[in-house]
Amino acid sequence: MLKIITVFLFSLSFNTFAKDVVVEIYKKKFIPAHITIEKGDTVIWKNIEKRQYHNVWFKQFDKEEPDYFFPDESYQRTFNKTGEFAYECGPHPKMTGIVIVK
Ligand SMILES: [Cu+2]
Repeated sequence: MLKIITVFLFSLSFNTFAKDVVVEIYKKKFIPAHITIEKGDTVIWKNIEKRQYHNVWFKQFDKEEPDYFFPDESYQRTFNKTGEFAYECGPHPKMTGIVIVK
């Protein structure tokens, strides 16, 4: 029992500073397109279009284009390294964004 509590407390403290940051996708735009987060944070892209699918393609990480996601679906990625990470939407290359991890 003590072991379980210890593991629980450890995981709680480990996650204290990591947060989720939401980027909405609407009218073929990432909103906001530029975000700054901290190491360990997770970005969740939510498609709030009426009918348009998209994806979030970090070409420096993913050789292959990720799957599309549709209205009311989302996509997420956790950033464990600092840096500036540009991305775009595969089917709509004019849709671009950047995640700055500090
Ligand atoms: Cu798109």
